[in-house]
Amino acid sequence: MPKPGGFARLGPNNHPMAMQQDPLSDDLRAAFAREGYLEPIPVFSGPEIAALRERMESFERRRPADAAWAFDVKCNLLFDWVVAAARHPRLLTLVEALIGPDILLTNGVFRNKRPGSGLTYGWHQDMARVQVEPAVAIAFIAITESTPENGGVSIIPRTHRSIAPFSVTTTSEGQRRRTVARVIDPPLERVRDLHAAPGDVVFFNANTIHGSGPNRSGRLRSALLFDYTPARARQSVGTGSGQLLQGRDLGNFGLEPFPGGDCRPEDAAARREVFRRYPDNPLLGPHGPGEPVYFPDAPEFEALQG
Ligand SMILES: O=C(O)CCC(=O)C(=O)O
Repeated sequence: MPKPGGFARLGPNNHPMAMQQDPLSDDLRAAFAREGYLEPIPVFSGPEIAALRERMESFERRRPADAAWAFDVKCNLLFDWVVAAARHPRLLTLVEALIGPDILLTNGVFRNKRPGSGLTYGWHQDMARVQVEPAVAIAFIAITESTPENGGVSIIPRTHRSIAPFSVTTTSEGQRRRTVARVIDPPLERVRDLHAAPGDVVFFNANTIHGSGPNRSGRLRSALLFDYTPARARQSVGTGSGQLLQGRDLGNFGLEPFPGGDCRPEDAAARREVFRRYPDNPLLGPHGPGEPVYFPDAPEFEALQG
């Protein structure tokens, strides 16, 4: 498939750094608007992505029982170094080009597949049940290489303009008791399998149909996904929340606190409070009146959940 707008891989003359002179890159934004995604763009340098991987693995080594819940939904409320990654200057410059200058970080999540892992993510649009307008831009940061062989993400171009018919199912994909929307009849003839190197970022519209298969390699597949939401956006259901990374708060979302370290108990408690106050998170789906919100949490808080 042709690379969208010629932005498949930025060359020396249109490297992300060069875009700092022209953050509102019309070509980049037009390609994203048309295709619903951008081919992998090198953003993090080799040492930068290695340092991010080391922070992740060091936490897993020190607190192996906590990694599964702490690396899940809104992990940006738990780790200051995750927020630092989301604020990476080249990354934010690109995000600004795509969604404008007022930027909320409404989610951060690690998606790791061990060697030989059968974990898959079925075809879906992230905002199928709670729609957000203007749309959220997702940045898939490849911490390791991400390929069809190791369960890398695939997308279906030009599927972001409407919500496709879906079914709601409870799955254990990555998490316990997760209710998710899965597209019933995705146009598989148009699937684009992406090949990302460590440090590359794949941007896609949260409504672009995407998914990923099992890790058939002998190596870890690791990615960190960020949801960047324009502060001017509104949700179709309830009120969302996010950390204001840049620009103005326009009052449409609740403001979330920033973490002060490496998964401190007070930050885990703050994340719990965020979910309690803003249960209609696009990642967790809409909730009926009084319906409990479930999300992976610290063991001392798990017992409190329904
Ligand atoms: O990491 C992946 O392969 C896809 C993850 C994903 O789509 C999700 O968490 O919603």
